[in-house]
Amino acid sequence: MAMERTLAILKPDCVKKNVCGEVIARIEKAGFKILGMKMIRLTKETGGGFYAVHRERPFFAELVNFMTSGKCVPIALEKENAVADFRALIGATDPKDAAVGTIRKDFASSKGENIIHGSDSAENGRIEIAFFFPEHDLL
Ligand code: 3AN
Repeated sequence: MAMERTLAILKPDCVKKNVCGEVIARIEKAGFKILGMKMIRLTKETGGGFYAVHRERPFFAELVNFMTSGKCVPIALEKENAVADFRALIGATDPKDAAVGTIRKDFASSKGENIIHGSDSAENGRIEIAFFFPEHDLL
């Protein structure tokens, strides 16, 4: 299987609930290598830019409001088959539909406030990681 990178973001609800450490421990235990990590506050501009693909969706304003409501923690991850394995680890977008034992099932409260982001393809993983991290920070 190919080595891949994927971007995680511990969302503002994760930071507010004080569970970043528990979530990061699960990510590490699942075999992901942390290449880069930082705590930041997204603005309407940077948050809107990151989620630009969802600009036409009815929940876009709500999503940007939430993602700018507090600090978040982007994490660049590497592992074989990272994208699919990470999405399996975090579970379905809506915690009601997430499988038992997944991060969203255990920590998330709703489809909007769902604790964590994961890239949906290897190509988007590269684009999303580059949005937050210069390559030299990841080497
Ligand atoms: P995922 O993050 O699981 O790939 P997407 O790509 O469908 O899910 O949605 C992007 C983000 O938009 C999600 N992480 C979620 O927080 C938010 N979102 C999706 N659907 C809704 C909704 N119906 N209401 C509010 N927020 C939503």
